[in-house]
Amino acid sequence: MHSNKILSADSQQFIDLEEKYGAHNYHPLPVVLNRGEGVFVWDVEGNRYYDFLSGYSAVNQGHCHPKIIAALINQAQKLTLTSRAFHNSLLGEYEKYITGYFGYDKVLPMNTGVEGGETAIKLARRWGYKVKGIADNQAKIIFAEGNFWGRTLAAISSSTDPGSYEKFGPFMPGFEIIPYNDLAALETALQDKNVAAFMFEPIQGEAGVVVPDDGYLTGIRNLCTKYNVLMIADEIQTGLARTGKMLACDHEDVRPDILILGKALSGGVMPISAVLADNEIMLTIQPGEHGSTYGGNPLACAVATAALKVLKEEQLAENAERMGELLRTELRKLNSPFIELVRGKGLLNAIVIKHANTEAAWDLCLILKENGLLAKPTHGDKIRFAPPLAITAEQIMESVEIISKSLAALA
Ligand code: PXG
Repeated sequence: MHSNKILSADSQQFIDLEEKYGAHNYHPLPVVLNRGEGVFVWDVEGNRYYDFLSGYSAVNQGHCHPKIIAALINQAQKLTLTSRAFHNSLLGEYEKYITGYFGYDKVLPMNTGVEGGETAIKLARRWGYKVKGIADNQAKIIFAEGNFWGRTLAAISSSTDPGSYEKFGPFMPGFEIIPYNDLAALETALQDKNVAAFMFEPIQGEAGVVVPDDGYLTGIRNLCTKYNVLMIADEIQTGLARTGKMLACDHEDVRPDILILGKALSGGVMPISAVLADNEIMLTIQPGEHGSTYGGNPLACAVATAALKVLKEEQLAENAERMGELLRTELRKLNSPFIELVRGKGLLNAIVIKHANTEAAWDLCLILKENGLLAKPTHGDKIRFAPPLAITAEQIMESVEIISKSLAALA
């Protein structure tokens, strides 16, 4: 079983290599993984862990899902990349499948999540000029405080986290920030005729799983319609069954004008993102005006189709809903003096740690690791609990047992 031993030489050598030859842009937990299956990962020393991060919700379907891996291997032996200079025999079928799945006229395939965000903003600006009639170069996009959509210059230009933007300026103009979960502030912002879009996360993931009030999504939809502004939902982290519905917007039966998907669109296998919208928006971009070498490659089309099928076949949204309820109920029952708050929807959850020691959340994650569960703190005092979605009730109970034992050790 797990001991409180310091890292064996075996793990340490991998960590030393990264430290010496890799850029220092991350601060990982000291665990070196080399295998994954379903809700579990294993380290190089053979220890097994519950994965309560799921690659920031990229691995919703579970590690190395056999159907997704089979699609990957099968397609990898035939054709992987054509570029968009030529057609490929999978792209159209995939586009038909994903647009039908989510109910939009068209899809624009990209790779990483942040490229999906960039694409959505370019589309919104185009729509603003060509359809809404905003004067050239005057378009504004509104974002919410605490948003996170990646690390490009545009993404950090809309960030309110100094860790993301400091000393990386100058920044992208035409962005405006309003408080999250504040419909009055949104209404004020949208009255400006130059606003093309409001881009937001239905639950703020990286901010620490910030769940807005019921009615916020409906309110956004109504205001965007009233002021002729595009509603852009960044469902890169909240989408694809994570919160107990296929999309987090489905909790309020709201349809965004532009939907951005990423992460679990590949089940954690490769970077695949997608932007969905109807013709009026999507056709404002014409040939040669946007794209990406890898976007829509046949390998990605095969993988994404398999990843989407698994979500429905295994009813992962329904399971996430039930298991999320159980997890939050059991965590609250612990009545730990160190848990200030448990929040979340479906299997996108976080606890907020209350402790005299400001490093307590990090320390707790180290103890959790020793006890066989991996999680990572965000913004100091919050720990995300977001396991793969096929987790069973028995596994939730065992995980809560590990969390309980680890909290006790924090004293
Ligand atoms: N939107 C949301 C809501 C996200 O959570 C992105 C966009 C960007 O996706 P890409 O694929 O470009 O990373 C995210 C990413 C990390 C990290 O360090 C990433 C995320 C959250 C926390 C950490 O890679 N989410």
